[in-house]
Amino acid sequence: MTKMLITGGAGFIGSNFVHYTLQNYPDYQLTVIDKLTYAGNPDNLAGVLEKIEFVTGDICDRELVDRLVSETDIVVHFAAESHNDNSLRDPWPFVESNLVGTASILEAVRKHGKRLHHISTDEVYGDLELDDPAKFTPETPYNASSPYSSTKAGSDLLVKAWVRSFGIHATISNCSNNYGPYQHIEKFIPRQITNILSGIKPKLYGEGKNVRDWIHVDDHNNAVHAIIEKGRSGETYLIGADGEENNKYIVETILELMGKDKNDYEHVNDRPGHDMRYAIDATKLREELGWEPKYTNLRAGLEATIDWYTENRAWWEAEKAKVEAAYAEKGQ
Ligand code: NAD
Ligand code: TDX
Repeated sequence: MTKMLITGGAGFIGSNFVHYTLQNYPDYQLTVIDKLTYAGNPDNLAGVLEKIEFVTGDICDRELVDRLVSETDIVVHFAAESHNDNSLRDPWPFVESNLVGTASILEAVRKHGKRLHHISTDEVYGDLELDDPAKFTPETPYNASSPYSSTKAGSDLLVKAWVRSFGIHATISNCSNNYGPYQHIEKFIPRQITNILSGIKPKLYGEGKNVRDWIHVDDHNNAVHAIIEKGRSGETYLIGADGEENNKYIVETILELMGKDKNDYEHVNDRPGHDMRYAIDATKLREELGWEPKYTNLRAGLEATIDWYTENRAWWEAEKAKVEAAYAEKGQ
């Protein structure tokens, strides 16, 4: 058995990673550390909690992290504050969890000589123009826009520095926008689905021309497994599934799939500093590691996601009013 420590395993992508790993990689023995912030929910691990070790704790707690890392073979580091809009309201938790938390993991990995895979985002590269044929590659210079993306960029640079200066065994992946089950309802797609289910009109920032490169969370996670198995130490791999669409298209498609008039949404205040377009060139991942996405039909993926939120009202309903009240304060 290989021991794997998963940080942030009660969040959206981390909990899907736990489920995916238990189903597809029975040789891993899993430990999760999660602070259970507003975004972490043990219900995301319902049915599998008895198969893993779950530790409620903060990755900034260096003593705890040191012990957990000393007991594992590999660390897969998902834990972070993850929402751009929150980082514009209060950047401090982003600086603490994303920068200090990552440094705490790195020091323990260095001390105990363990393998690390660091999960990051395409937002570290800033944004592209709508008419630019270019996509992000591992050579694109870092140019982050928000407190969220700049702390993620900083966390990547910490990992790169620990690789170069101390020779730790680490890989990094930068993935595009994920969708799927267990995503917090503050995020774009689940917010609109749960708005419609609650009788609230979907909310589009600005004109809705901004483009995101959507990938199903299981495709992100099977790419992470490919990197853990076959990735070269010290390397960065970009993860994306050629899913570029603008936000207006996504809102209209959700409305249509839910049997509503596709124009029945509201334009609300734009996000300050709103990145225009993200697009991933995943050639390195595809050619070097032989990875291919499985969910290539975004419409079908959205339909399945709508079904999940429709069937799991109890999972999100109690949070809905609070999330919408925070947005309403900003006219969003
Ligand atoms: P999420 O907000 O749903 O989950 C984050 C989890 O980390 C939560 O369970 C939270 O409790 C935990 N956490 C936060 N701070 C912590 C701390 N100090 N100590 C321990 N646990 C802590 O986020 P997500 O969307 O699942 O994102 C996971 C990772 O993937 C992040 O690193 C994010 O930057 C990255 N990422 C996300 C996307 C996306 O589209 N959501 C895309 C690319 C990369
Ligand atoms: O109500 C909304 N209306 C709207 O038009 C919300 C919540 C968002 N938007 C827009 C903003 C973005 O252009 O939709 C797009 C997606 O927004 P988010 O879901 O907040 O994602 P984004 O800011 O693109 O960042 C996401 O992808 C990269 C994740 O939250 C990050 O964790 C990841 O790093």
